[in-house]
Amino acid sequence: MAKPFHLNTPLLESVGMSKRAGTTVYLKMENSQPSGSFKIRGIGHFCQQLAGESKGVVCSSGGNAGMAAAYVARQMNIPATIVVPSSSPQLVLQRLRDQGATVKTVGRVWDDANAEALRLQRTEGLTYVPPFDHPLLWHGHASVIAEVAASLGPSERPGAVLVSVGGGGLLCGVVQGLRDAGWTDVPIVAMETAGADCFNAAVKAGRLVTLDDITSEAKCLGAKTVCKKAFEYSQCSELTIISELVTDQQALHAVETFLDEERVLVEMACGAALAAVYSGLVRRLQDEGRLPALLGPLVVIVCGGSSIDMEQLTHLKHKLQA
Ligand code: PLV
Repeated sequence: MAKPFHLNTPLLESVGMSKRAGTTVYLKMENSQPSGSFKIRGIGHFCQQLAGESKGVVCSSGGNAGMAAAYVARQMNIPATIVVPSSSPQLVLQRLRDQGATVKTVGRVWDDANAEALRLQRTEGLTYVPPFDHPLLWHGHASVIAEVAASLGPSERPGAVLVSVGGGGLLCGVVQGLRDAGWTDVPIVAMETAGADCFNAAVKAGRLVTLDDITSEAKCLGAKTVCKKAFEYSQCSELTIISELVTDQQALHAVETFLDEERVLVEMACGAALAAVYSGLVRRLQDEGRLPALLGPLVVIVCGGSSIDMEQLTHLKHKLQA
């Protein structure tokens, strides 16, 4: 097997979050991956399997899948075209170009950009890299849980795993990783922001739902339809997947608190998962009996993200406080 592109990231105990949650909180620091998010796990694996002979890759992305594809393509010496929607901030476009990618802005939301990426696959013969909907991505993402298991050792197991959900690729990888680790009964708290809530909408409706629009500022959670596999997992009786929403304000507040307490800047998409602890949601789920009152350690996948800097943080603060 070729050496993977991703790193084995630290699993850090957060004193501040543990105090709030009333149980130990471990942070899986995917923000420290090359390319700035967990996406490199799945996309690295996908490209190693399918892009070796490619004349170029094309990836549609809110930002972070594109960052991973651009990084991997550069390592593999193949050109990368990343198609982003106009909602992706300028700073992401620059970071993608700095990774050597050709960047195209098409449409308003990710689904529009994806249609263009699929067109380029057909017309230019490029290898299409999906940002969340492919078994090779889920296989790559599953490594995050294998590392958690190795870090915790045989005597400790998670009480729950907290993840953000966009198109559902990370969720599918986490489910696969939990199964591989023999932790199928560990509950997953699947977090989205209101306005980027395609998984929650599907769970509520009992079928896949396509949102009319993405109104949340967590643009990297902004797929209008969650992948089929994620929905199927939500219906699977051997798994416990709790789908919950926070507001953009709660996600932003989580980003700020995380910066203050952990000294790490992550984007809104990641703030959604962090907000499960900071907003008191985990405690509420315990009160409601949906998580056990005596809860083992919480593992938060700090998915990271490149769509943030101090200027963008200030911009979001103004926008969301207005
Ligand atoms: N972002 C995808 C999909 O966007 C992208 O193109 O980058 N946390 C961060 C920081 C992310 O960037 C994403 C996905 C997620 C979480 C959610 O992962 P998913 O899509 O696998 O559920 C539209």
